[in-house]
Amino acid sequence: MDQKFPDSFKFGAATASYQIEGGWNADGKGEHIWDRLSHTPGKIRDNATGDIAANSYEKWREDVRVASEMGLQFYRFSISWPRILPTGFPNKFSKAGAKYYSDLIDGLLAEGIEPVVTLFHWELPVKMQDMGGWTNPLIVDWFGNYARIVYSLYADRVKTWLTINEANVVCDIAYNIGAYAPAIKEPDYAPYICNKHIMLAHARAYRIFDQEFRHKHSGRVSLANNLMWIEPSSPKYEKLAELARENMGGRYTHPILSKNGGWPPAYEKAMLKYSLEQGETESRLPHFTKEEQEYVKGTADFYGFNYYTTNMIRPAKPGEHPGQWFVSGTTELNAVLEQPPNAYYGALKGLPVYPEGLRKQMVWLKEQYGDIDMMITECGYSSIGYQLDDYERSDFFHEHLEQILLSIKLDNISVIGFTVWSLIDNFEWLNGYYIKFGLYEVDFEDPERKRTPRASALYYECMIKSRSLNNSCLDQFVVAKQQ
Ligand code: PNW
Repeated sequence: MDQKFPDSFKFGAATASYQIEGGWNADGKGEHIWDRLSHTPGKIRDNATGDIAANSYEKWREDVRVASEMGLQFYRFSISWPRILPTGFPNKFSKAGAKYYSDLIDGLLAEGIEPVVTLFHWELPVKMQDMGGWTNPLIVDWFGNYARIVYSLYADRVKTWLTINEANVVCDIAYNIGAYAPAIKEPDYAPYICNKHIMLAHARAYRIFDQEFRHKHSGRVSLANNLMWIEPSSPKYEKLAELARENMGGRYTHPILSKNGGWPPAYEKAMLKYSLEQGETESRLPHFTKEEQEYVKGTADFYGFNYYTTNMIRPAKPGEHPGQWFVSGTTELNAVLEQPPNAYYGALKGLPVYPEGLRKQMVWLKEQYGDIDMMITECGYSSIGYQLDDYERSDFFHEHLEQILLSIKLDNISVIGFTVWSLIDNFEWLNGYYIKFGLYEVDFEDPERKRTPRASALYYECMIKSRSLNNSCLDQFVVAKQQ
């Protein structure tokens, strides 16, 4: 097999605003739900906050420098909604906030790095949360108005847009477990209500781009879904596994990519059945009207998804508690997850490493939704502590890139990009600064927040140069280190 990545395939890396920026109240930035959560004692490991983080609000030139050092073809970052609109609404506009992203975009373009911009990576303005957040249908308007302002600022220079990062984390993890902001545990209704509104909000942002900006500025719009591949623990559980896939990813993909739109039919049917059994008068998964279904359908110019892990699924035994976030809320699945055989682990035990799952996931997507360009918008390996010799991380990326190459060459899947999570160490949500994902280490003790390349950064730089799996990017660095 030819070991070369096609020219259409691009190598990048990602971050998210709250995780790197700091400047939490600089230049009039408004408060969002992760500011509020991290400022509440006892919610985040070591009571860490994103108040300073990697201080990219001041040190963004360093981020551009390291991205350029590795030869990244694109850099995916996100925009903090209340940094541009302090209340979330258009009544207040922060010129300084808007300038921050404008400068970053110009800085990237000057280095030949394409900006890939996420509109929403979880920073909902508190005012909106206090009015119900993603469970209030008006959020579709609120998000659309925000998206329009962002496009009008940057669509002249930004050509790839991701509306929402991991809608299932926003709707399912958050409300099922109640630990992620807004820290409300309401597993029965909120995930499904949120699910419907977030699809409509994504579609609104897509349609606004399509109708108001595409003719002036070319560009492509998608979202970044979080997909965990799910295998049945035994072939006899394939039907359960399929329902679980629809529950986790299908609910956020089928409305957009399927031929008819709407919820995945088998899942919709199952939810109606469960809901009626539970004494409801209608499904807990809210219905799309015909118009809404049409409105959401087709709102992706390519398909963006984050891939970290694979899990096995089997029915729960009597008395056994359903495991993990995406089954814990849906007691109706009544299933537990198991670790895949031969998986290995980074620091996060909830994310078994299983590179083959990435290829299986893409084959499934192609079977379900047909040919569409796919972009892996995040993939990353967790570690603990200050350590530059992260050879496991390089292995991790090499194994995932191998699966991508197999998909391109053998499954005929059009993979247009791979995005490392993350460019630099950052605020890892509930885990604070304890867990690291960066290609570059950030010294959080240092007021300068110095960035230093890990072995994996040198590996990635080598891969980007060679654009081939058949090389010595892994070995070369070991030799260099030993000298
Ligand atoms: C992603 N899962 O979240 C987020 O987009 C990043 O902001 C975050 O830092 C990164 O992963 C590492 O945690 C995920 O359960 C949340 O499979 C959950 C899962 C995967 C990714």
